[in-house]
Amino acid sequence: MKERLTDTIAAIATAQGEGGVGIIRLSGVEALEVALKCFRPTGPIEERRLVYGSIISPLSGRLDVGFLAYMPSPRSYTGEDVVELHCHGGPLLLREVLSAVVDSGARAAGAGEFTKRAFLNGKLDLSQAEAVIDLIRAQTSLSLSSARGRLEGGLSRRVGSIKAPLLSLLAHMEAELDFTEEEIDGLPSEAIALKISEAAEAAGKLLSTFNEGRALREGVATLILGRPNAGKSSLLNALLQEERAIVTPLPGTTRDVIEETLEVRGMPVRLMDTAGLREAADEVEAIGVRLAMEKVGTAGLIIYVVDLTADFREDIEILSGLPEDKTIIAANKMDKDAGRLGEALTAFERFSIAPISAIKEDGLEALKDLIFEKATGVKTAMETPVGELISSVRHRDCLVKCVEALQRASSALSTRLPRELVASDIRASIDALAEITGETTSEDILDIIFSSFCVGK
Ligand SMILES: Nc1nc2c(ncn2[C@@H]2O[C@H](COP(=O)(O)OP(=O)(O)OP(=O)(O)O)[C@@H](O)[C@H]2O)c(=O)[nH]1
Ligand SMILES: [Mg+2]
Repeated sequence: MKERLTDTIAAIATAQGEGGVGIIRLSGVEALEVALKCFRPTGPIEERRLVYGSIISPLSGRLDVGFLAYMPSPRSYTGEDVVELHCHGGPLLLREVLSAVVDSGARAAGAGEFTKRAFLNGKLDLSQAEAVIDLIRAQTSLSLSSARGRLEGGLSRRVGSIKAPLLSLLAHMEAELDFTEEEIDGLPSEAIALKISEAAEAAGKLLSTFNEGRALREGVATLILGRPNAGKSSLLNALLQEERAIVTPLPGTTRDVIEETLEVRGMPVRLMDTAGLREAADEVEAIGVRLAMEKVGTAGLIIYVVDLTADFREDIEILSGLPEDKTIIAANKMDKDAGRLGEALTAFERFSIAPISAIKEDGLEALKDLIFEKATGVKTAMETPVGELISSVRHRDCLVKCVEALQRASSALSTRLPRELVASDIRASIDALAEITGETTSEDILDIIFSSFCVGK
């Protein structure tokens, strides 16, 4: 995305599809001038007030009637002059209005260009800009709260609170380095070490919110696995509270992967019911088994359903190939054979086990708690305010860099290396934090971040 900030961009800002109202947004120095070539107002244009008028194409005449809103710089989303044209929300109509605006001198905006301008003009920092797209894409109310909190600066403040003491420490140390000749009293090493370890601890704590933040932002791909007839489809249906998958007493009922989204303790969970794992009876079933196993690598979580009324030998064998840290066992059919739970607990002691009855819908709440805990690494939401969670690999990598730099600083200090070296590691840790909020982020990374946005945002 190599754009100049001097040109005026335009895009359809409302969703694709039919709607009561559709909005074309323009941003740039010529936004009003361009818009007025396509809009004949019935009254004076006033800042931040809707004015009624005709929407026209300079080439083909009247397109629609609607409103114009003018938000002059700097009090606008992008910080530039912004104009919105509100018309009827038909996809073809909106495309015609956009063409008229482009014919009048605007350039069609690329993905995320409005938000990128808001960032470049200092309206949002980078972690806030990233939260805009998360707000739009949020699938559960908790994901939404998390995005909203970050957009309102929750994460930025948290990062700032780690950065501020480091900045003041660095300022002290640099002043000291400048005045060594005059032999001013230096900071004692213990005081520096304490500041470094406090910052490292705070950064480490923030880093540990990654699993929860990512689970809220992206959802968790959860695979339901088990032997035929274990009750995988029954569990899917029970969790969804809907007869989504076919359930029969015949083993080998499910063949395709059936996917549905569920909310678990505020976290979006993408459940995938699969074919029972066994030497398949026919080709279709064999394909189903292969599809199920292929998903193991990419799944964030596996719910392995064990049938308490059946033999565990094959389960033990299958489970030996599954990752312990992301597998939960649902010991099913408790209504029929609760007596074998003890045997199951022993046979599968390496795993977290939830006793359930899919048919009676027993044990599902405890299973959901376990799903949340396994996916996020925390027992319940809200141990950290959701608006302060780090939620992307980018954030995580910046924090890892920060913690590593602080560790280097600490060992440089304890091995009595020159203070310059300690200071330079502290500076590196500050730079890594500043990358989260975008103060030191490279143009390439900005391009990657904003190109994942939708056009018009
Ligand atoms: N008693 C009892 N029966 C259950 C329970 N859950 C499932 N079943 C029965 O077990 C049989 C198989 O259930 P499904 O949900 O189709 O099992 P599945 O694991 O999806 O089977 P495949 O798709 O063939 O791999 C059905 O007759 C269900 O009614 C349970 O909690 N208790
Ligand atoms: Mg099934």
